[in-house]
Amino acid sequence: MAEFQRTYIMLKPDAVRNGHIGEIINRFERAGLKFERIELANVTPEQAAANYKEHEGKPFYAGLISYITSGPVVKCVVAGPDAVANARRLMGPTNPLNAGPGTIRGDFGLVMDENVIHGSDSPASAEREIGIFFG
Ligand code: IDP
Ligand code: MG
Repeated sequence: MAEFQRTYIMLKPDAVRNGHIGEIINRFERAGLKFERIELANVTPEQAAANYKEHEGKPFYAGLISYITSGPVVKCVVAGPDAVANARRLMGPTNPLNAGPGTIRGDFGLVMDENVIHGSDSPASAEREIGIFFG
């Protein structure tokens, strides 16, 4: 049985800069997921650090924080059946090199450093991340 869930989705600065907001949002709606909240905003350094706490100390951490705070993002709460896993299915794997055509990262990205979109990896992460970005 599918479980009704909410997930936190964020169109990263490269997606906004490259003008892909509409196309990406359309893919979630086309699949049947519902947007409950949506807002264009800048990620603060505090939000970036909280969201990526698990990656602190890794070689790519400084670049990740600087990238995610480099320009406006689109913060979203998306809901529906198995929303967490369904959103990640639409996104594709973390590295666009492994993301097939038809996935958001495969179609709009080329490199892991700018991989277009964030999506929570579990319902617990979703609740935590919605708190970080929407208070
Ligand atoms: P996810 O976004 O698919 O959940 P995570 O492993 O949680 O992937 O990594 C969080 C984010 O950190 C990735 O989306 C990507 O932007 C960045 N990242 C992860 N690994 C690397 C790496 O090896 N090089 C550069 N950036 C990375
Ligand atoms: Mg993750």
